[in-house]
Amino acid sequence: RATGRDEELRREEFGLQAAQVLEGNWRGASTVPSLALYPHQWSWDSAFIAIGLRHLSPRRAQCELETLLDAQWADGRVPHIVFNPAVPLGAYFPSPDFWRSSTAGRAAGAPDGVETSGIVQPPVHALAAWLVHESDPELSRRRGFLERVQPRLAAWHNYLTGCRDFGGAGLAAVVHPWESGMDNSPCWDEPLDHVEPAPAGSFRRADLECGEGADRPTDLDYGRYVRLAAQYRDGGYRDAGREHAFAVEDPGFNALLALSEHALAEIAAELGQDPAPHRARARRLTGALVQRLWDEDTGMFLCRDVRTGRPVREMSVTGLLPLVLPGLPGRIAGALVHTMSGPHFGLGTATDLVPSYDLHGPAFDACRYWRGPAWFNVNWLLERGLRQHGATVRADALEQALLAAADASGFAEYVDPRTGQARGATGFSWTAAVVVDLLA
Ligand code: 2M8
Repeated sequence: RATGRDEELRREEFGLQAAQVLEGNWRGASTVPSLALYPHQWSWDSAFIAIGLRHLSPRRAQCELETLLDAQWADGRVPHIVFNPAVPLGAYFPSPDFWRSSTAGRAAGAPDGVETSGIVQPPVHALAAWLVHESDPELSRRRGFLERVQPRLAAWHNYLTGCRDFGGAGLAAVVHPWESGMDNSPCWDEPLDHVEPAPAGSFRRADLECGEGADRPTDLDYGRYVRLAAQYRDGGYRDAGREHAFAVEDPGFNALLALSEHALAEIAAELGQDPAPHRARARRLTGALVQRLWDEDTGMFLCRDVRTGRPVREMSVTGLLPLVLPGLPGRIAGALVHTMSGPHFGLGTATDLVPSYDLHGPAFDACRYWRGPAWFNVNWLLERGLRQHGATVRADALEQALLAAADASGFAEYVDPRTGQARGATGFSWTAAVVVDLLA
């Protein structure tokens, strides 16, 4: 039938456009999130990018992850940015001369040959490595892909569970809002409140030269980001034996760690090793999440400020992300689906994509980055979560909405959750990558 055929051609064309975005952002050994705004390699971006790239070139997807892991520090941390030395210093702030990884990070084992940041991002990498392997197991085995990445991924997780368990409950804490990936989430407003911002004029925001000011974090946010990062750097990027001005247990970050532990179990089994320790750790993390961060009143997980010991009473999408976990108790999974579809996130009523923050929250802003807009990587995770817990009809609807929004917005970085209008950059890599994955 003509309409069916038209639809098929349209999908094919759309898939080609997504592939072109990834091709255009490929830099020879890794992919930039966006050409102008983020001209280096970002950690969790690369994981999502590899998940898409595996359908286009499994070899390139492996390379994407291995380039990132080549910049791993000896203490196991995987830096959130790997800098491209060919890019002028002024193109992105903070640049390598701010982080000074190879000198300030020496004691923590920063690599010599490459400049990186000294903080981390959500650990989606083992999941990505496993999915990349599955896309072409024969190539993966021939190249010894899993043998090479597995020890690095294990060291990465050991760093998070060992060096970052400040609260002692078995959860990893983030020491900077950038580490959560959700930079200016309203969840960080309260924990950041006491942080004295770096003086205006002591740094220059490159993001405002290519991004719309109203879509980006504020100058006050940036002042605090700079202060915290400089303090961490000046303490040699040490985690132990010092008081961190910002330390938060983030449910999304920890859920992705647990999900990636499940992937490490698959990887161990494939390599003929015992998967049980990884499964046990995934269970422990899931248990700790439920015990420590679940909030009955809101029907979702909340962040917890390690310094004060108090939950942060803001409803951010990070608190829905544990839905990706296979081992989540059914009652909790059900409550998360309910919350997602209720007035605060409006899925299926006020919105087609899950917003990053409570539609009725005091800090809601439909344009400003992680304070309301809907993000494609996060919605891809939630779609998997819905499917995982048997909410197939909702998962199908979210999948269609995600594809439609990416198409209509020119593969935007994020969109206004009520109108789908593009915000931030367009031609954004992880948006294209999740489209490629969903179309496959
Ligand atoms: C955004 O974060 C960077 C800092 O890491 C920035 O604003 O300059 C966030 O959306 C983050 O989640 C993302 O990984 C990064 C690159 O896409 O951009």
